[in-house]
Amino acid sequence: MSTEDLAALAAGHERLYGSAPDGIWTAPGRVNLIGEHTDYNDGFVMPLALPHSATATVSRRTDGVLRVHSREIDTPPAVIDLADLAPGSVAGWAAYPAGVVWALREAGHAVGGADLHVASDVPVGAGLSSSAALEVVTALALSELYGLGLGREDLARIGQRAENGYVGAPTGILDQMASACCAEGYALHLDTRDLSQRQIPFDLAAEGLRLLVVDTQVKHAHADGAYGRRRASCEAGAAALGVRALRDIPFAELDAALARIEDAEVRRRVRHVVTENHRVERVVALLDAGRVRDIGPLLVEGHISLRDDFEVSCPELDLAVEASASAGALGARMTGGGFGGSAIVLVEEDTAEAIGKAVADAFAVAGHTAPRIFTAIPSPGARRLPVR
Ligand code: GAF
Repeated sequence: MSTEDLAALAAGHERLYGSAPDGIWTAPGRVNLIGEHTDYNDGFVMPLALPHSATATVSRRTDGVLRVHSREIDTPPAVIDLADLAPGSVAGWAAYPAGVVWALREAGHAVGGADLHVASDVPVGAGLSSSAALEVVTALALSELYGLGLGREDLARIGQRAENGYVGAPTGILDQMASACCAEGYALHLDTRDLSQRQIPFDLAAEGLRLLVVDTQVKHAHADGAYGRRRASCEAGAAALGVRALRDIPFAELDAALARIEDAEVRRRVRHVVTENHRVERVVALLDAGRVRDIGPLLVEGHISLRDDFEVSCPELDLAVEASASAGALGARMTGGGFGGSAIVLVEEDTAEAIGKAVADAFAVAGHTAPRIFTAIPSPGARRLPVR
């Protein structure tokens, strides 16, 4: 956000709430390079933060009231009495910041009221973690304002608790960890079992490459049943195999494991998770070896696995992948939870425009809504911004 935009946001806060904010915080959305639907299986993921972020001006209140306002929606602030804060008590976008306050209090933190004025340019329902950005920016601001001293992983866990326990979406911790922990110029290699992590340099411009995001504009949601059913199938697979989580099935033992699962659908779900964890490891090895271009085929392999084994793609995502591959992309896959949302496309810098156009043309021919296409630039994670 530019200095002028920040000043305008702070001025908006003062107009809404009658005094200047105590501070401004921001938290990004993300794309996930590889490692999809692995996080709730204790597996590996590899997100990078986007420049698109939720930015909030925030002040403390002493009366146990939370007020939240969205610059984009611009209806009067939602006013929430924290004494009445229970899952389901707040609907719409305000459930995310309210859920974070609920989760903080559930975890025993002494958080009173606050006024929030939020601006977000993370596309909503596009699989780019607009909700995690809102959760993490709220958790970070309140941690600092109330002196809670929460670390990055704590912020992510609070955001996930808000999403699971308050909003009611049974998601893993990928999105919140990405928003809290990613770093500018890096992809984050994360083990979701113990949250151990490594920042992997991901400077595509220096390689003459680009990562495009194709937002299909097909909206998705995780509070509906399909995401939860995938998770339940994975848990059924782990139970059938007698392991704590599918992460505990080594790739070398996949065939033997599959032979022990009776249900064909569960077998497919397990195959996706085990092969996807293996793909993350192969991508990491290639990036460590400086062979960025060579990750392309693994992205496509991941997409096919998500499409056929995990069944979370949709015609628009498949078309984005197929059209970009036909136009010469190095690789492409859906990113995020699926059922709509966005694809990522790895391209040579000098082909980016032509490949973007080929995807847009293919969408037009198929009669789909025009996609929004932009470049993913690995950006910083959540942080406080200076107020000038
Ligand atoms: C969504 C969820 F929120 C994440 O936790 C993760 O499971 C992802 O889908 C799929 O990898 O973004």
